[in-house]
Amino acid sequence: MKRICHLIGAPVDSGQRRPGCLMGPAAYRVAGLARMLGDLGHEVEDRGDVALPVLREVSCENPAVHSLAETVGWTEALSAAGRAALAEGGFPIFLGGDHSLSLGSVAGVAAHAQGAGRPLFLLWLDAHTDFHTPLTTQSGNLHGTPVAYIAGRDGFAGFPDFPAPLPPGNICLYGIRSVDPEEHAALQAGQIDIRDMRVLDEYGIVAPLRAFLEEVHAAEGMLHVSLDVDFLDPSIAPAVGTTVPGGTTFREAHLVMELLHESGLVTSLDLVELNPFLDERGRTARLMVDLVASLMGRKVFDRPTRSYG
Ligand code: 6HN
Ligand code: MN
Ligand code: MN
Ligand code: MN
Repeated sequence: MKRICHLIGAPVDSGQRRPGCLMGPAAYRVAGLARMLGDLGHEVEDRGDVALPVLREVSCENPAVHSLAETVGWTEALSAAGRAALAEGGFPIFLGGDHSLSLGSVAGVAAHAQGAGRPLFLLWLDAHTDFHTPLTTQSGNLHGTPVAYIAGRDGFAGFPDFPAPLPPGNICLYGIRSVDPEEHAALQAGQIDIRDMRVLDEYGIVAPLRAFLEEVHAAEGMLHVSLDVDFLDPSIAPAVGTTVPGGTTFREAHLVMELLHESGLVTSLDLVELNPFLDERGRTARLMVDLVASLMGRKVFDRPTRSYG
């Protein structure tokens, strides 16, 4: 299916403390993202980088939290950009930027879905659950909070209300292997699907993902995919500030993308946490572009899948 890809640069660096993610959008452009999408037959509109609006004063009871006003500003600006892209019939691809950008990207997508009367589903490809609230985070890094915002947890004073929070059954956290105690307690109490690495080791990459995609299909839902660089094993993707050993391999990650393409269900995408300052000759940026190629339809042979069982 041919898409009209809207590239939305999100040079967000305020959600963590290791400067460099703001260079992410430039790195994806240098690595040839637009050319690759064009070669696959898609239309590409590069909307440039979103600018940070004039900031309001906002405060938080948790003294660890930093860069709150910037994060709120990005949330509002990126939400508007995402909503506009979908309203124009585009397929938004957010070029991050750290993961706090998803506070805005998913808010915009959710606002659109609500207006269209369609349920929104979220696939979170990450080593981390990002389920802190500004009140529970110990690091104070707000890139660890978007899933809680999207799920409608309390504690986001100063942020716009999340439009139509997602029910837990519409969220799938996939690739997880690092969870803080406060996140663990909150997730343990809820019903979000957590396909952690233990599950993927035992059942493989395919079955747990297919089960979620079937739910999206049955509900005629929209599907937002948020791809954190640390979903991948650090040995193949070093350019991220929060590496965790035991991530997905090159082929596992591509297989996830290929299955997503075959499903035809994905309606928006975030590429987050790339820190080009930590990269080795652009290899992580190029791998991310390569994974997007699989998600957008690149394959070795174009033939119907058959059963080998
Ligand atoms: N990410 N749980 C840790 C924290 O600082 O809250 C790590 C967060 C990582 C954020 O994956 O985008
Ligand atoms: Mn993340
Ligand atoms: Mn992560
Ligand atoms: Mn479910």
